[in-house]
Amino acid sequence: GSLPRPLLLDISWFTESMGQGKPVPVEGRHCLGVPLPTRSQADPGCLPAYACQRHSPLNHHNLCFTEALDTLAEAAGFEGSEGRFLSFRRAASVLKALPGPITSISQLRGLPHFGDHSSRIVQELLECGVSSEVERIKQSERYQTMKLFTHIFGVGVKTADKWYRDGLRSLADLQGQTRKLSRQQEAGICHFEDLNTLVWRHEAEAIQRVVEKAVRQVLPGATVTLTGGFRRGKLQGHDVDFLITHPVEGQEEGLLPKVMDLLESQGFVLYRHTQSNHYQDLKDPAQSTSLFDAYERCFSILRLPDPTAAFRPEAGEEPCRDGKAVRVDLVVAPASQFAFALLGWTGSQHFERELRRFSRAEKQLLLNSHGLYVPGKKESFPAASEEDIFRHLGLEYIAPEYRNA
Ligand code: DCT
Ligand code: MG
Repeated sequence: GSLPRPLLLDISWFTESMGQGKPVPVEGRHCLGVPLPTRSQADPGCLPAYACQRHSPLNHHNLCFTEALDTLAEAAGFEGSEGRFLSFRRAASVLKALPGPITSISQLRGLPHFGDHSSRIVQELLECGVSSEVERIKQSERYQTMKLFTHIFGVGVKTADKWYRDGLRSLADLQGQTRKLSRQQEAGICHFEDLNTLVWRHEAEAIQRVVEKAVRQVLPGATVTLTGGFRRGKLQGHDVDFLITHPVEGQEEGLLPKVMDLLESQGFVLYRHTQSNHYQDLKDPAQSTSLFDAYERCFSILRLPDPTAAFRPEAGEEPCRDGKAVRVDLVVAPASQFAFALLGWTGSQHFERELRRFSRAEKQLLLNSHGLYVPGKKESFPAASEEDIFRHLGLEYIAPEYRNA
């Protein structure tokens, strides 16, 4: 009863723009990334508990706090602490959806997923401008090495941890030893610098044109959709994600090897690993996770197309460097599963995790990038669009640019 009023009670400045369907800049406030208010969020003092019930714009008001919490989440992930990883990740995600900056610790009261530890970090940042715990982690050899190794294409936390425990600390250490690296890891080390240079949107679009041309040549009528972070409005990303489909179910099967052969003959392919689809092998399609979905798929490294080829970068963007290596993921979905694949591959990763958690815990349904299932049943609910899926789940539709949870 005597708790101070949380920040979220003070939303008068942004409730005026409610229900307009687009963010409205409010005078005297941040003009960028003002979240689209929703009915549930307008409820005094109540921010919904699941990220898939909130609007999380790309630009938000609490970057210094979310960076610190995301670093702690990342470090917890490196130690295999799933629980701590999720706690920090959820707390960071809540701050991304707030309509204004946190300026006092009392504003955290009543926010979902804010435990003692996350609150303490925010308090320290408010009082000192830095968190000693976060700084200590960032300086540590363990964190820096794990970050370096997991940034190699083909290296996950388990491999990075094994290398660390074997005393390896640098790329030179890796190159100077006899252990067998996978073909993917070899390519990852070979192109390490390029692959750790962010990809600009205009570069992603240049790659899209090349991929689209090849896809249409192999299968007229097929479409290529840019997914991942770029579909959420990001201007830069660590890779480029494409989803390919064809309006006639079944036509899309076996498309990727032919597309990749064509791209290879044009000199665009630096690395490729193609998997055919395996829906038939799945005993229970509902058990497929987004990370290991059963779609036909190609993990590749492509060479950026020639920048003189018919486009000019926007002012302020870097020009394309000819030949820059870029990670490109290609996924092929049949038309009947396209909406689920699109929803699953648009992300963010946390938004997807929360959608699945919401489906399971609140609706007793299983969601993955193939479908939405009643447990034990093989048939998915049909969906022609992402809107259909949100509707099936009883969720308000969240546009891709507000899924940056
Ligand atoms: N995805 C997911 N769960 C994972 C990995 C990926 O749900 N464990 C989905 C969500 C995003 C999409 O796949 C593409 O993944 P990334 O390319 O890793 O993420 P991104 O959001 O596109 O980030 P970036 O812009 O850095 O590429
Ligand atoms: Mg991506």
